[in-house]
Amino acid sequence: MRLASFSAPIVVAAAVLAFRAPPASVAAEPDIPVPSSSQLAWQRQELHAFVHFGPNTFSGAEWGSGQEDPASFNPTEFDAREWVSAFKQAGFTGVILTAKHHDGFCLWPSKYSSHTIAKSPWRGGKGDVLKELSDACREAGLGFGVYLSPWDRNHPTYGTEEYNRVFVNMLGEVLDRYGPIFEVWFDGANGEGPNGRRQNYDWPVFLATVRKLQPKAVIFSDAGPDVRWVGNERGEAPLTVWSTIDRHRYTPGTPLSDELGEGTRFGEDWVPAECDVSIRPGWFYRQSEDTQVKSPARLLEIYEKSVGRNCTLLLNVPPDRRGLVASPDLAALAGFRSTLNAAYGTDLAAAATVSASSGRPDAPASAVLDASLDTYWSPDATGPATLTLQFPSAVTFDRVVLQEGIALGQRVSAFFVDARTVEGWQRVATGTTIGHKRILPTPLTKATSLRVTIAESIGTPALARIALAKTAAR
Ligand code: FUL
Repeated sequence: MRLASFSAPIVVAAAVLAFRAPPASVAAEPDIPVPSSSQLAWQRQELHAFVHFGPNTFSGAEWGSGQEDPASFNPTEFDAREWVSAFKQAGFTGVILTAKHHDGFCLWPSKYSSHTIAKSPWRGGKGDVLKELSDACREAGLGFGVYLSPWDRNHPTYGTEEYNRVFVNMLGEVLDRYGPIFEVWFDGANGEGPNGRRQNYDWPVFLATVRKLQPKAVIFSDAGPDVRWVGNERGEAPLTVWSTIDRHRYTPGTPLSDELGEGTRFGEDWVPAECDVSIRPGWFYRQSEDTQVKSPARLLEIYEKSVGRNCTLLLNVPPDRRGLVASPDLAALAGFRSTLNAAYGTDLAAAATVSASSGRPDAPASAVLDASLDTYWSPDATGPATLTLQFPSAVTFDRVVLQEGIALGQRVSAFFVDARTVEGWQRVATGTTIGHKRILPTPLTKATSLRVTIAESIGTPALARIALAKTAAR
């Protein structure tokens, strides 16, 4: 059954019971949230790199106290191009740098703090990590993003209204000087403790500053407004992930973070989820963790549980004290890319012929096999919506990849996949949400046909792609 598209949960129960008359066009159903062009572009990029770098790299701390001596910051072989080239080769499309972590140390020469890179011996106090990294990103065609922690353990004004002005001024410097910026990442953490300084953050002004200076950037915090936290730092989304929430329920640092993973089925706002995770146990580099860098197989699993569950993956790769990506991390990134290519580089369903229970001339079944995510198959009738792929010769797979045409919003809420094997039709996967991308592990299956049934959706479903893959683990 497909549900009509109501945003108020109160009318949903009634809607569940009623089939909806087919609309003239899927695009003519505008009453569900849809992504902005920046959110859509961001989601399709899928993979972004996170870089935690600063005084903690030299002290071994995860949360610096803000009292670190700037003289300790001296990455003598610093090379932002090396970082960017490693990320690019691994398929990452943007890099987000901790411009200011909780210790308050600014990796650019800010006028609004005395705790900055200008006080360090690196490049004779004339260095600027944001400048070198943003230049390297632009040269390589990667996006540049910034992480700024509102929590500041160093700034003398922290805890007073004056700090909000300081933070806005810092934001202004960063967004003005180093753009274009694709994502601004606001950390919700605050560990001040019961007797610590408390700041009432002026979020409306912080957000307005980003909108004014970088209108195309997406803004991340626990609560959005453009991108939300998935609710854990394991790089793993739940099996059901809606890109919608009711934004007004959450604020950065929300105690309701358990809800953020799944999102809200009939949520009013499009705020897709991002999975942040570190390639190492800690967010900052520590030599003692050189042997604990995640393996390519583990990174592939993280990819499948983040990108493959309708999220983006923000993978942290912290450079070492030299200012270079350490060799175990370089090897893991390269291995991740080859593992990913081996599994997903070739679509095993590409040669299929496809037919559907119903379709429309402007949304034909064949759209699920073309490369475009802007073309899609849509049924033109109520009742089960089924798509069948017929292979010229049997294919062997262990992953099914499904993608919705999310420019029209997220619609599917129940589906299943059957394969025709020598033993007849077998159910190989069932699921709830699809969104931008859903990767479903299946038993190793040899099939001559594949059938995808959309059992339930909000309005009419719009399926942009079906692909099959086989991982090397088998
Ligand atoms: C958390 C921070 O407290 C960690 O240090 C790290 O930056 C992580 C990405 O976000 O909230």
